[in-house]
Amino acid sequence: MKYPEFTKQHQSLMASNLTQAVFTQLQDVVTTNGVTLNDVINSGLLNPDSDIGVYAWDTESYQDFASLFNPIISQYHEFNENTLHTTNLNPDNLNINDPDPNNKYIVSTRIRVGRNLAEMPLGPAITKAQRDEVETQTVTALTKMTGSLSGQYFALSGMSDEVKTQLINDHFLFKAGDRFFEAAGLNRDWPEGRGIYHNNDKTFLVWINEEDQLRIISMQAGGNITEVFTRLTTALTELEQHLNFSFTQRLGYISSCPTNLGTAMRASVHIKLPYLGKNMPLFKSITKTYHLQIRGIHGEHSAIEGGVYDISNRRRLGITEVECVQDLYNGVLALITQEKLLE
Ligand code: ADP
Ligand code: CIR
Repeated sequence: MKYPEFTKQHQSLMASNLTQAVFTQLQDVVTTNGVTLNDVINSGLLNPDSDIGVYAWDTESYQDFASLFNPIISQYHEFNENTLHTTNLNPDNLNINDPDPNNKYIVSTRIRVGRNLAEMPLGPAITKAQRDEVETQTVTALTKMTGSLSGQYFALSGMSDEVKTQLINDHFLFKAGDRFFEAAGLNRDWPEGRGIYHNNDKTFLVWINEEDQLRIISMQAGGNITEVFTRLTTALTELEQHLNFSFTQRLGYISSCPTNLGTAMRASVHIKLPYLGKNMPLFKSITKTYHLQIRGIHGEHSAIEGGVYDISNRRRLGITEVECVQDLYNGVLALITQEKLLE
């Protein structure tokens, strides 16, 4: 393998951190699952517009390619490498009121975490048999969920196009064909082994074998962040009795994209901010101060529509789950305050 020919379009954290010296050190490294440097950087090479540009193919990737992954992790999460990651899923520790008591701005709230099974390679390196085994084990665990969390599993392969499109348009289901995933091997054998579990109200959902083996989601209309967080933590406690998730002291919950390490938590609101939307420098200065990310309303890499934005916490590692949610709340309050001044 030769040092990659980066162009001016390659602006990812991978491109800026893969120096000739790092390349020389890592070019012959192979993990126990056979993963190479070319594998982990392929998505960023083929997609010059990547922000991050790397995927871990197995937990060992983080260790074996540490001189590439570590600076990317520190820069994305503002993470000090000497910090030990800690967990706090106690809703009583949130310092939150209703940020939008008149339901004027917040359309809906969603909090998700990513999880992968400890004994499996991550999605990019998983075999078809292992992926099917993840699906079986997860569905078995989910059928034990109780009360309002109990629901049904729908395999993607058995789903009509009509149902699929409706679930995607309603923000419940993931889309097919992501080109970043494609280059990371995450779309192999699609749609086999993939699917969605949800309760009757679609307030508790689990995606199986998308970017991570599990995406555990709590969501509902309106801005009651505490209720959404509490539902998620209850579900996590139940699921952890049946499934063994991949976790390390330094990196927290292990995910294939380094942006999801640690809590693996993205807490978001869909929020109407039409006036701030006309002043993007001001909007972005607030999101930067409060460690937030702006996405379109059909998820990552989608467009903004009708003055509604997806606003979420950006950091996930080196801070607790409670702090992730607190980041969202503090930032959303600041955004609403500024929007009112502009009205
Ligand atoms: P992820 O959250 O898993 O990183 P995406 O950004 O692709 O992935 O979003 C997944 C889906 O969740 C998309 O359909 C998106 O519109 C939906 N979504 C995200 N946040 C919210 C929210 N607060 N309310 C409703 N839907 C949401
Ligand atoms: C990228 O590198 O841009 C894609 N692989 C997605 C990275 C995670 N998303 C994000 O932080 N916006």
